[in-house]
Amino acid sequence: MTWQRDVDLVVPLWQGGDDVRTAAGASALARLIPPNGNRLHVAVTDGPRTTIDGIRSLDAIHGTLTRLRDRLTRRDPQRTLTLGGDCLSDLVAIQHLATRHPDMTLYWVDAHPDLNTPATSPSQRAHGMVLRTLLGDGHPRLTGANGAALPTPAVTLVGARDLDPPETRYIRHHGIAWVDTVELLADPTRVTAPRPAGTPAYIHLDIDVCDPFDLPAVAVPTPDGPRAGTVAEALAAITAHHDVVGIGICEYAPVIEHDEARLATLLAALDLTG
Ligand SMILES: [Mn+2]
Repeated sequence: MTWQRDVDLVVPLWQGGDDVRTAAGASALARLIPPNGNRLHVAVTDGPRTTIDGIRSLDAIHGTLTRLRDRLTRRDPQRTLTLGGDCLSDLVAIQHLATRHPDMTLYWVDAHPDLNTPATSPSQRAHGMVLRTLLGDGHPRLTGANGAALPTPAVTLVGARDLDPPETRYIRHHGIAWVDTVELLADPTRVTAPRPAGTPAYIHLDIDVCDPFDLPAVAVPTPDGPRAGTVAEALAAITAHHDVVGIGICEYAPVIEHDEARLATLLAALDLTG
């Protein structure tokens, strides 16, 4: 059964990772995933790559996110699919859905926890700050008017394995739920274990969560990850356990040679292939 949503947002935002190869991911995903209702293609602002307040290309990023925010405010969807683009591509959709579904769990399925701030980020790339921004510690031009979109207990990290020391400290300090590669391999269906059945959930899928052996077509390949089949089992467990209200797929760089069937396994687990 195909997952029903109100709108598909095609967002070729690439300045968050400063890697233009991820822009092509949006149209490639739009080709692989049949539309279901409305599909909006969001134009990306091509601004200067100037670093402002510790964030590269902040002006350009802000331009695109403002356009996205306007669209979501006007349409007020209850369920969204975002086809990125880098990990910033679904920031605004998550902020929007968190207001519509206050008890929403956010599954951050990513080799990286994206918990840096402009002060701690070694790269000054905003795609490594997205989750921290959602939790309220972000640049004011990215957090939006409401500050924190979610509290830390609402988050489950899935497959995170490449962390900067301040990110590890933040996770430990706040006791954020974290299903690592070893636990995923042991039983991918345990990923939802502490969450009540039937509650709303958002799935942020950075496909670099998969081992690059299976899916090398990503901006930041990260070794020692789970195979795509294992990730697909975890995604299927989340979709079976929860009322999925939003999905974002990020960091796909289709120009890098890869086996599209591995990606199709993930999309099928999310009920996106029809
Ligand atoms: Mn990542």
